[in-house]
Amino acid sequence: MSERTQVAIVGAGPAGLLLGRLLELGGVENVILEARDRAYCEARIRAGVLEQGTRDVLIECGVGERLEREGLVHTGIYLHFDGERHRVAIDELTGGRCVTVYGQTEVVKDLIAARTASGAPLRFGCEEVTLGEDLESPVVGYRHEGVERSLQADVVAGCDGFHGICRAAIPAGVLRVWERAYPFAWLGILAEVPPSTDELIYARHERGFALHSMRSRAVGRLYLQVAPEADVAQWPDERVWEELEVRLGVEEFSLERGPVSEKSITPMRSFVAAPMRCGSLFLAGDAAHIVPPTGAKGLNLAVADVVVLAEALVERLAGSSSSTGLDEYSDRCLARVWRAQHFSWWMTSMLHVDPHDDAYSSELARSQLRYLTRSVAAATTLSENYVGLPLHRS
Ligand code: RFL
Ligand code: PHB
Repeated sequence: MSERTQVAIVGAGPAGLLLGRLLELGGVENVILEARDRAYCEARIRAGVLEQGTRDVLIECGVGERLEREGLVHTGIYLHFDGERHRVAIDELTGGRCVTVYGQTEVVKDLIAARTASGAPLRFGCEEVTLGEDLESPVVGYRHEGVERSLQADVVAGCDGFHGICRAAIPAGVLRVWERAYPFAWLGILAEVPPSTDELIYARHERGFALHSMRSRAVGRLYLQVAPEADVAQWPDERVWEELEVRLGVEEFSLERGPVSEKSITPMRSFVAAPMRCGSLFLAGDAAHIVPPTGAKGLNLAVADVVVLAEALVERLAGSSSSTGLDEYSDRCLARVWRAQHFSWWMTSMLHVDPHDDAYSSELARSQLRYLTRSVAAATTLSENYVGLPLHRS
């Protein structure tokens, strides 16, 4: 069975779903193909912090009703180190900008609900998704409900995450790749207990990094730096809570424990592939770049990419054919991507304990943390990166 559309979107994560929404609003026909089923996509626990610009885009495109009602607006973060607690007042240092704590699961649910309501095609459970060799006139092959199908498109948007097929379909020699693996991973838990803090706590302790985040006023999300080869079986709930208590511990803070409903380990890596385009295939989000989660940037970068891509595609496919936006797509995105790469690496190296580092490196990290608490310039640098640079809009 063969079909045609203007934009074939591979992947229904935040990048693919938001791109589909923005294209629909701009009058560009598109089809989203997703490998997994809907329940899996809606339950995949990942990011939790939305930049101001991400929040604004979701509201502007009509999927922000629950976000505005349930999202927790945070105006600062806490830094715990050397047994002390410090607060960075992000809003005061950025002219009133804030972040919103709202789970990626909820963003995905809201976008899927809007798509389902509009009736635009979104196919879950697509098997054996392939991209033909001709990336100038791309054709996506797949099997859906037992039927072999092909989708011809003017453009393919590769929004299929780090392990997807789109980046891999680009011929050898086209992409340049930059990569760094870190000698630690994050163990994350979801805890059915009201968060012990009003704002996120990022902690550096001699035993390693810890983060107290949340999903709502009733659910906590907490992370611990662990060895890259660690296994969840080595981390029973009791051990996780004890370690969190030690690493987050300062006098003004006490940690409430509660039932753990999810526990998983995530490796940490930095990765960039460029250019983010080959012929009529455009990569967006994790398909093109990965950051360690310490800066809370991955989801926000995916959103920033598709805002640029949607605008260029709407100009080209629904408006004037002379638009140059698509030619500028990769460079525009990469400028922001590299800023987020640096910020994420900087936060990661300042807050984690690298088992291979010497005592000299630890002193540098502690000095940087102290500087953040004493210098308005340093705290402003953290704040403007954390809250996110303005999104590209023409
Ligand atoms: P996704 O979310 O991986 O979605 C890709 C989709 O493509 C599908 N897919 C395919 N579909 C069809 N055919 C194929 N062959 C396919 N192969 C794959 C997949 O099933 C999936 O549905 O990528 P996208 O949309 O680019 O979104 C990126 C974000 O998910 C990611 O960057 C963030 O989750 C990163 N991240 C965080 N980002 C933030 O901005 N703030 C945070 O606080 C934050 N915390 C985190 C994070 C990531 C984490 N983990 C688990 C890596 C915390 C953690 C622990
Ligand atoms: C989260 O809530 O999952 C979260 C928050 C902040 C980060 C990373 C993850 O830096």
